[in-house]
Amino acid sequence: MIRAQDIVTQLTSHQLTPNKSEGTAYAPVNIALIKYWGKRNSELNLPITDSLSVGLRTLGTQTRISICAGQDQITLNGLLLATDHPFSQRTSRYLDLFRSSPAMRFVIDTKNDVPTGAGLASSASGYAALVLALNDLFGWQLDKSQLSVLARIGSGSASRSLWDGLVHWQAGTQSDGMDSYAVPLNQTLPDLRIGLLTLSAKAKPISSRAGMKQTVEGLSLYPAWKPMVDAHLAQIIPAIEQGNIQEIGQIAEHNALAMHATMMSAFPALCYWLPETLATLHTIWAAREQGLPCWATLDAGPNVKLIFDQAAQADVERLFPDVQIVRPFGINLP
Ligand code: 2P0
Repeated sequence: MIRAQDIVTQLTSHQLTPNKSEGTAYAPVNIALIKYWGKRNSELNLPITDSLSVGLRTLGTQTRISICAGQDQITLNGLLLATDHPFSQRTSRYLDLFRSSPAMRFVIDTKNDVPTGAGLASSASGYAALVLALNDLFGWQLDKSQLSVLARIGSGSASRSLWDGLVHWQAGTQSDGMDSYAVPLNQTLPDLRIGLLTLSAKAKPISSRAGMKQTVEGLSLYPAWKPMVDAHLAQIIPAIEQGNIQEIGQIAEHNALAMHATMMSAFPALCYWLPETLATLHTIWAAREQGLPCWATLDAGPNVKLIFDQAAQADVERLFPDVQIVRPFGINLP
């Protein structure tokens, strides 16, 4: 079986000596319009299906990295974390892939400007920024598809956070995963708006990593997922090319609800929704009946993200006064 260390060695050619004092990088959060749910290899985070996302441009992770001796020092949002903190442990385990000797340790300072509790996976922007910062520190000069492979080994969705805009992560078929990386799409959707609704800021009871496993192994409707993703991709790519935000919203909402249906049908069942989640969905559906072109997507958590055209923005803000609106392809208004 191919190990993560073999992939890292192949890509970095043992170039694990810093060529500058500090590496720095920024990477955006991404929201999947077609979701990644289910793996064919959990060490390399190789997915069962393709997925497609849009970057949130101004919301992301900024990371600085340098080397030291002793132990890894990991600072998250200004707080130095204990070495037994789960975030430190996961980060250090990933960094084990990049040490020239066991004594080589890293100082990491990472900041997420993601709104607290909005249910935005900071692991996506986090691992993408970390890989970009390592590339800067070690001077690998890898191209973005190679960096996407390295980021994917940290967290699957991070493979898509190397770019702004629309990004397609191709599942690939190779057992070493060297064909499983993301590629940016050329199209832009300047009128696209994403609305973030924070319904609960509590930590989710089960990680997406564990949730995917439970769904794939849990006698669920999961076998229907791959054909559905294939059909959704075949529909959404032309809709993107035509700049048809309504159709993009329709497909994305169907895809997200289908993903949650696979979880709910697992045994034991998995449901990330809270009563507020369902109430919000009903509010959106009722408003849509009244003519508001707005769709929902949900990730592995209870919070809802809205997909709409800028022309609907005032109505969306009236319906959801607390919504945080992001312009993935333009300047954010104050
Ligand atoms: C996505 N999610 O496509 C989907 C939709 C959650 C629901 O990617 O185990 O944190 O690190 O590969 O990347 C969350 O999964 O999982 C995710 P790992 P990751 O955005």
